[in-house]
Amino acid sequence: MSFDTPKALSDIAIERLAERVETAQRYATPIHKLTEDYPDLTVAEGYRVQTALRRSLEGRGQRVIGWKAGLTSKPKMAQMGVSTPAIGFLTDAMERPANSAISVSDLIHPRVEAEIAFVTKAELSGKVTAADVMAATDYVQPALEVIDSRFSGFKFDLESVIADNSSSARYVPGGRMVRPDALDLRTVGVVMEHNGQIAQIGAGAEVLGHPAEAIAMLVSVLDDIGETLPAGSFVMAGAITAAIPVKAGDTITARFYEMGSITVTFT
Ligand code: OOG
Repeated sequence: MSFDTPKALSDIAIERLAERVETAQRYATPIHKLTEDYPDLTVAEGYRVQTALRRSLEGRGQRVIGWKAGLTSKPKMAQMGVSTPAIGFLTDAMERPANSAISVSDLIHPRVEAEIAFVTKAELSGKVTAADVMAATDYVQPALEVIDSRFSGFKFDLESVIADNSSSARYVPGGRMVRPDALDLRTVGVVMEHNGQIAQIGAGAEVLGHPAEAIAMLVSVLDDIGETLPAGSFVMAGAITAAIPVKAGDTITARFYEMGSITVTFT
């Protein structure tokens, strides 16, 4: 046995890291990124922490309703300095209705993203293609995601952000539900307004060339962590543009080509 081989973290160490993230989330208190204490943390261990967090939230009565892909567009990768996509889980407790007011008092430093969401009608598992994803999709619809890194300064690396459930905090489905083949999802444009001013503009092709590619990537990662995507899942493909920081009093509207719009205010 060699002493310089990095040792996989024990289940207890993984549980402690998940508790650290969950506490930061619950009390909206930032922590330093996990790699500061665990410089050898791997992507696989990041997902083990994320799974422990998911089990803990399920134990508290939250229900997993779907998943999200993140860091799937060049504007997001450039904004965060991370070049590999990641996934996170979504629970019923994170959902907020469109055109509602979202409190920022229980968030650390929220940012808003515009995404295309897929709702599935068949299970997806293993390694799948974008065409498989399209065939298994019941409908697509716009969504806003409110992300909130639990790490100080919204600064992280891939391993830490995965452990932090890819910054998932709130999500807002809205707009119109359309058949996945009714529109070319690559050319679906989105205009994001921040307090009435145009702040970000993009199109679906920013997301790995086609948003369905992001869902295929997500299913592949689920396979790596021993999970599948059940029928009836709500899955967000990742931010099309860079994320917009928001504070109490702000309003965000995202207008999607042919798919309607979603507005949220922050209080
Ligand atoms: C990581 C999550 C990014 C997206 O859609 O790209 C994300 C982050 O930037 O905090 O959700």
